Order: sequence, then C-alpha cells, then structure tokens
Amino acid sequence: TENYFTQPGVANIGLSKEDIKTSFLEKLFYSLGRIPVVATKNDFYTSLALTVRDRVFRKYVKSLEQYVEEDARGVAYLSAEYLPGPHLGNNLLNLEIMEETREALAELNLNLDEILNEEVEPGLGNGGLGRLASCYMDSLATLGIPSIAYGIRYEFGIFKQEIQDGWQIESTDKWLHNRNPWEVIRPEISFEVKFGGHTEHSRDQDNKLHIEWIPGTEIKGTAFDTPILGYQSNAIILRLWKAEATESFDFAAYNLGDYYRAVEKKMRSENITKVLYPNDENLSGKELRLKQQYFFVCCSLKDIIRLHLLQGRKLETLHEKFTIQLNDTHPSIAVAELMRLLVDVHQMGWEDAWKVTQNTFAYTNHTLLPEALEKWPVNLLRNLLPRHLEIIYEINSRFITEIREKDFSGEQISRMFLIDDRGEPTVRMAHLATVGSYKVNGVSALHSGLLQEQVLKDFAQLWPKKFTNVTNGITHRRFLAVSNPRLAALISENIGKDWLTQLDKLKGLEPFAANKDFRSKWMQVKLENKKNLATHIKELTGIEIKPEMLLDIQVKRIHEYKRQHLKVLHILSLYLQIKKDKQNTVPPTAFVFAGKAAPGYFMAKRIIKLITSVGDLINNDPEVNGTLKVIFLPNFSVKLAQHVYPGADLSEQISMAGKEASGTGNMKFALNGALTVGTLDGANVEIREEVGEENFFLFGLTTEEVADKKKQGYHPYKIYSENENLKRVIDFLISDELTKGDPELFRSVYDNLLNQDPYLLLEDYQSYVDQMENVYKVWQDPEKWAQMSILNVANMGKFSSDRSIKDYCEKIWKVGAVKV
Ligand code: 26V
Repeated sequence: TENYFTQPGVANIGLSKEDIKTSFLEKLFYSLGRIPVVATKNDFYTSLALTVRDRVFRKYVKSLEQYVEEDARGVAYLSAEYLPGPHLGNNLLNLEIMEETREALAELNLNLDEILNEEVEPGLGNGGLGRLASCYMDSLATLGIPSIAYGIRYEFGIFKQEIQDGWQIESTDKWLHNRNPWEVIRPEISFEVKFGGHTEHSRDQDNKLHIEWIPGTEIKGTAFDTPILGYQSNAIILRLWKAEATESFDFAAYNLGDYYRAVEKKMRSENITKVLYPNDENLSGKELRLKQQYFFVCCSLKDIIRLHLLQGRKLETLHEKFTIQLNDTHPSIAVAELMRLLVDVHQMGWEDAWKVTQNTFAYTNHTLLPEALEKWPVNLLRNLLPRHLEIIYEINSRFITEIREKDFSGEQISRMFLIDDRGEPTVRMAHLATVGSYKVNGVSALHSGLLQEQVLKDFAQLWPKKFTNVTNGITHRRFLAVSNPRLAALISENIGKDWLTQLDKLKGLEPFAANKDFRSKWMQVKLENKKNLATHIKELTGIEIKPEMLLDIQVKRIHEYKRQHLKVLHILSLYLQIKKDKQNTVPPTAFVFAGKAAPGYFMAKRIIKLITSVGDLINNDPEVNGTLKVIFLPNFSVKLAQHVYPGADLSEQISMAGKEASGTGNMKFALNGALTVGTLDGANVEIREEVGEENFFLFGLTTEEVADKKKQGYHPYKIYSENENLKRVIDFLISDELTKGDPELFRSVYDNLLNQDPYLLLEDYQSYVDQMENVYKVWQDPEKWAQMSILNVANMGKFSSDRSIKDYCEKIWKVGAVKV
C-alpha cells in the first residue's frame, strides 16, 4: 500500500490540523450532504468519526500487509461480549492528534469535548468480562500481536437502566439508532449456520464412516468490522456477526407463494443477534442464548479456516498458525464445532482432528460461582445441535477410556465426566473447554489457585502443566491518558511520557511522594476531577455535593457476593451514630454507587432500592445535611466510568474473599489515585502486594477463614445479638423510618442476613467498620493521604493489560509481535 499512499492527490489522511479540518468538511459535505448551518451535533460527531476512521484504517491495512507478508502465527479471541467504550477520544489519543483536532474544530467554532460527548457507546457486554476483552484488544493492537477478535453484533446491548421511585427500570439500548460510523459491513464475508434436524450415518465401499447432518433450519451470519487502534502503532479488527435469513431458505416459501411466511422466517432468523443476555441471570434452558453462542462460534471458526486456507496452508497445520482463546465457556461449543468441521466437512481422521483441536484452543475461566458455571441440557443440545451432541459423547467416552488407565478413583472419574447425569442430564461446558484446550487459566493468582484446588481439581491433577495464571490488566491509555488528562499531564511533566507504553515507568513517581509541592499539585488535580464528577452527579441525579467531600465509591454490577449492602450497613451505622450522639466525628462524605442488576435477580434489585431509600432518608435529613450524601448514578457505562474513576478518593472492593475472580475496577481506581478499602479477594491481593500493605486498607476474613467458618457452621444471628451497634443497623432495615410504611420492603434482606448470610456480611461487619475508622483518620491528614495516593499510582505498573497480553503471549499462545 505504501506506493499507493505516497501518490500525490490520493486520499487525504494526513495528521496535521489542516488535513483534519479539510477531511472533516469533506465528510460533512460529501458523506452526509450537510452544511454547517443545518448540521446537528450528531452530524459533526459523525463527520469527525469518519475522518478518524479513515486514518485508523490506514494503520490497519499496513498492519494486515505485514501479518500476511511475515506469514505470522496469530491469535483469534472469541468472546460473546465486548465493551469498547467510546471510540473517538481513544482513537484521537492513539493517533496522537487530540490537540490538532481540537484546534481544527475550534477554527470552525466547534468544541471537541461537546462532540466527544455525542458518542453512544456499544454496550455489548455485561461488565468486567466484556471490558477485559476490549482492554486486551487495545494491548494486542499496541503490541503488534497478529490478532482478530470475534463476537456478536447485538442489535440491543446491555439494557438501559433508569431509576424510578428508587427502583431499577430497564429499557432497550438502541445504540445503532444514529448509525454506527466505526463499523464496515462485509457482505462478502458471510457463512451459513445450521440448526436442528438429525444426523445420518453411512459407510462407503472402504467401510469408512460418513456422518451427515441434515439440518432443520439454516441462517446466515454476516461480518461487521470495527478497527481497534493501538497506541502509536497497529490496528486490529473486531469482527462481529449479525444473523440474517439465508436466500436459499426463503426460496422454498417464495415458491409456495407464501411471501409473508418467508418474511416471518427472515425476522425469526434475525432474532438470534437481537439482544445481549444479562449474564448474572440463570441461563439454563435459554435456547436463544445457546443459539447465539453456536452462531458466532460457527461463523468465527469458518472464517478462521477461510483465512488459513487463503494463505495456501493445510488444515493439519491450523494449530501452528492460529491459537484460539475462549473467553469463558460462552464460546466453548467451539471444541465440538471444530471437530465437526475437520472430521465431517474436511474429512480428517478423528485422532488427527483431535490433535489439531486440542492444540488450538486455550480457555480462560472467569468465575468459580457454581450457579455461574454453564451447563446445557442434553435434550436442548439434541434438538438444536444433534451432531455436536454426538461429538461431545465421543470426546467424553475417549477421555474416560484415557483416564481409566490412570490412577483415579471411580468418584473422581464420574466427577470429570463431560456429562452430568445426576439429575436432568447436562453438558458441563467448563469440562468440555478444559479437555479441548492446551492451556487453562484463571484471572488472578488467588483465583487460578482456587480453580486448581476446587472447580477443576481433578483435571489439574491429571494435567498439572495445563493450568496457569494470567492476572487481568486494564488499558492505562483509556483509563488514565484519555479519561484523566490532568493527572496524565502532571505525570508526564515529571517523569516523561514513556509510561504510555511501559506502565512500570510510573515507579519514577515514587520519590515525588515526599515532595510537598508535588503533593499539592497532585491533590489539586484530584480536586478538579472531583468538581467534574460533582457536575455529572448533579446532572444525573439532581443531588449537589461539595467537591471537598471524601468521595467513597463502589461501581460494579450489583450482586450479593460483591456486598453493596455491606457498604449500606456501614453508612447506616454512621447515620445512626450521628443521630444518637447529636454530634459528628465523620468527615463529610459522599457515598457513590452505580451498577446494573440483572432484571430477574430479585435481591440485586432490592439492594438498589435499599441504596436509594437510604439516600432519600439521609440526603433529606437536615441533621446530617452537608455531612453525608448517598448517590446512586443510573446507567453505569464505560463512558460514565471514565468520569468516575478520576474523581474517586476511596475505592470499595469489598467482596467476600474467594468470590471475585479478579475485579478490574479495583485497578482503574488505584491507577487514578484512589485508595482502596478491600478484602483479600481476586486481584486485590496483588494490588496490595504491589502498593504495599501500609498503603491499602485491608479488612475481612481470608478465603481459608471463610471456608473454615462455613465448615464449622456459621450463625449470623449470634453475631447480630452480640453486637449492639450492628443490631441497631440491621433492625433499622425494617424500621418505619426507612421503609416509610411498608415494613415488608426490606424484610427479605433482613431475613436473609439474619438466617443465611451466605456472603458473611455480619462476620466481616466489625472489621470493616473498624478499618473505615482508620480510613477517616488518614483522611484527616491530607499530606499523608496524598502520599499514599501517589504511592498507589507509582506501583500500578503490573496492572497494565500490556503486561497481561505479554503473559498470554509467553505462557500460553507462543505468539510474537509483528511491529509495523
Ligand atoms: C455470571 C453469573 C450467572 C449466574 C448467576 C450469578 C453469576 C455471577 C457472575 C457471572 C459472571 C461470570 C463471568 C464474569 O463476568 N466474570 C468476571 O470476569 C472479570 C474479568 O476476568 C473479573 O474481573 C470478575 O472478577 C469476574 O466476576
């Protein structure tokens, strides 16, 4: 392409202010047919997005050329979820044209920040898992790793959350409403996907077995490509599949003259990629969800095989040229699908095909929660994917034959079965993924350890070398450089800009912690960010906070194991203390929450109502006015998150030990100078190790202590009756003051805590309250706080997703960089 781009007069994709201005106007005139006086803000946004997209594609075609030329080994990342966040600001940073663009627009009397704010983000994920996939794409691109990411182009992403009368109300997320300037449809890249029907087994003259799958229906998947740009470097493609009806399938109905039936079929096919499922919900038996998983896996594998064959290679070498990463078990049907493609479609023998398959896949586990481990009913699979079920049975029986020869008890062997037939027979997808992969990893040191000791213990005994850890990371470019420009500038002024590609360089900030002048600048930046956050809080909730308050923040999906309600108990204890003593030793604090609850998760939705009710009570009580505020920010998203982390003083990471696989919000807060109050769970353990125990507010039981406690028999009622302060707080949950005449409102929370308390809130309560006292003591000493904040940031180098991706490359993928 190089010759092409250097020809005079060809595609203006320059990066100067003048080039950007010219392209921007060209897009406005010729792509949108608009002139400035009639253009809307969205027209301006779209013109700028298209201007930037050209430049990103320029980087992409260069990267692609290089990958092809070097015949490089590459990674295909399979994930049912992505949360890229707004593209525009990130691309401007990565192209290093933020200031040029700002000036070009200013010359046209336009404001870049207002235009940036126009972008509607793709909410194609639930939370941590989807955001992690997007952080990894940023690092894959930046590091020049030949890679492609596959997923689903949901028409409606994660539901939009509104708060009405304190309750969560869901509505559809119409992210494609104003068109999506970042994607390119690829009608030529489309594949057929079959469902249902039956299989036919026959033997040829040589007695070779042939199996044919006669499907019941067929649909088509079409690729939509979005380029994801790395910093100062390559771009990679996010390829999302959209479901449509196949022409051949409509044809039969047309012939019968039944036009409307054909259209109805078409509409039904398109349903497959209609909507993202909220994943904190029990999905067993949700047929459409399994269809989504198979649909995107089938298209992606066929595309990978197409790319492989396109380069004149043999399928027997697929595993040498590609490694496919399974982001949780959502794409794990890929193990059976690749076997089907190799054996049934490409006529490879079973043993050879199994060797290729087992050497192609690697699997990342993201949760140990038993209710979150995917299991698909055998009956559902038989109806939807009859051939895959046969293949899974075959894998199972060969696997069992293999382990019977080893030293395993009968009990262990049946625990390892791919099929669980203790009740309704189901396929354990984590077992399928483990057996079908060459590596399995957890997402933090603690979680990977527990994975090998608990959920996949027998497999770890069988194949100890198959198991490894890759601690999660975040892209510091989006979560510091783009979202916190003030702090980024202060850091760069003092230690240079190398940290953008080598986060370890933040270590250079350490000596500045002792510098009073620097500390004051640091806290000044924090204050500005808090003012900005206060403006958003006011806009979204109408509640005013003073930026000098301690901003104590918990943002993440609402789940009992994450214990948002433990924070509520603490807030109530402060409130009741102020009311009782008529004096107040608590520093002015705003408690901020945000996060979505799965629409069918009763307790999580109650917890939101609890937070908002406590907010109504406290925010309107003149006796605590000015001291305590409780805020629930609606509709948490990447965009909102980028305003939240920079303004936080205190990060709440308070899950019950052993339950949060890693967490990534914990890293985003600490990287922006918030201090953490947290348990020894997930990546908190490693964050504390890095920043030093003296710079981390620790509380609560350890994983082992939790296990012991549960073994001994846990009695929350006893704790309640022996702790006067706690008793007052818990009783307040059903008081008239809080429930305003509806004593049943929080009865379920109250009963749950007193009778079961599965996540040990009562057990950890006192330790939490005590540690918060300590937090307040440090907060009263701003110099000390500033110093701890600086030391936190200085020691966050490990948590860059660049480090995580390098770990994947070395420990798992054996893939190297191709630098353009
Ligand atoms: C799914 C379900 C489904 C059934 C009901 C309960 C429940 C709870 C959680 C989940 C999510 C499982 C997968 C997941 O999103 N894990 C998250 O992955 C992040 C990235 O590795 C990690 O930081 C989070 O700790 C982990 O919860």
